[in-house]
Amino acid sequence: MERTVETLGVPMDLGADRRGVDMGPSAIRYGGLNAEFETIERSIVDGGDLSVPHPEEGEAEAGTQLGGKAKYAEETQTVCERVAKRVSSVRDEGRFPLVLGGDHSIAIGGVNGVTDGESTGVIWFDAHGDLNTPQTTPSGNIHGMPLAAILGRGVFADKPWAHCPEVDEKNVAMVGLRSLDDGETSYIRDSDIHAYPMSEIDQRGITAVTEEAIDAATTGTDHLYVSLDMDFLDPDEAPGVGTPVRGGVTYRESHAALEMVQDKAGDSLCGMDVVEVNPILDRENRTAELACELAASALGKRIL
Ligand code: EXY
Ligand code: MN
Ligand code: MN
Ligand code: MN
Repeated sequence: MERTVETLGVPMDLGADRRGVDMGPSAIRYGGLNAEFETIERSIVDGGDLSVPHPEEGEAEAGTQLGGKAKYAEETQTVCERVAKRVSSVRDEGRFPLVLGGDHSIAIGGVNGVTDGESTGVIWFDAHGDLNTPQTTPSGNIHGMPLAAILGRGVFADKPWAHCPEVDEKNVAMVGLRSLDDGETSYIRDSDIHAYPMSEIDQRGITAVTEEAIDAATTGTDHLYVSLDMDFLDPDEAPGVGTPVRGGVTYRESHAALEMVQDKAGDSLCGMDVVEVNPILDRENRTAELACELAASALGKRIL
């Protein structure tokens, strides 16, 4: 894995209901990202923030080109295309892209940016499935659709800015699930996706589940992208998220999972995002600080 990390802030909140997650990149920087990376002798370049449109409240496009409900679909497409371009050039220049969110819709750009034609595995740490389409969504929020978009589900099948054919369902592992909509449950059940709900983590433990998730995501491919939605953690540990769901992983479980990603698949890791940090809902920036720690754990931080 490339030594130098380049961060790209994407102050995006159009995919979410509650405003505030657009301040995530700043909160993460204040959370001590540079200091964390000094501890692991990895130089970190701050690639700055992408400029993101902020249409007036209530101007939400109801996904005209996606049909169904998908608020701010045009703006989201523009942002994701630009994220993909920036991530791709960071990799072309030999650096590791770390995308700072912003709502989870930006992962569409992150994953599309790393694939460059190579089959790629994805580990999706999240309380939610993020597998809705504009036809199945209960909210119209595109942060509930990014993984469906990447997999080309439904209307996303013919959207090159979203669908990433290099990502096969059998190389997708979802860890931490505890909030799914009906359409997502049936899709997961009928798919080749490896889904690990919290109940499985309760029974088998985070290390056994994460080990299996990494194996699934890296079978037949040496490209791995990690998408870390901070609502993966329990809201007591990470209160500053847009859609908190009780019963998430603990502080130590989250570190164990991300450390294992480095230990078992560090050489395949080609990109990562940390998303859904909402400082307005946070307590003393603890969610942003934890986001920095977990990024460092995934990228090699160890005390011994
Ligand atoms: N499943 C719900 C929806 O689609 O509206 C909630 C989605 C929350 C998505 C957050 C980013 O993980
Ligand atoms: Mn998510
Ligand atoms: Mn989530
Ligand atoms: Mn594409």
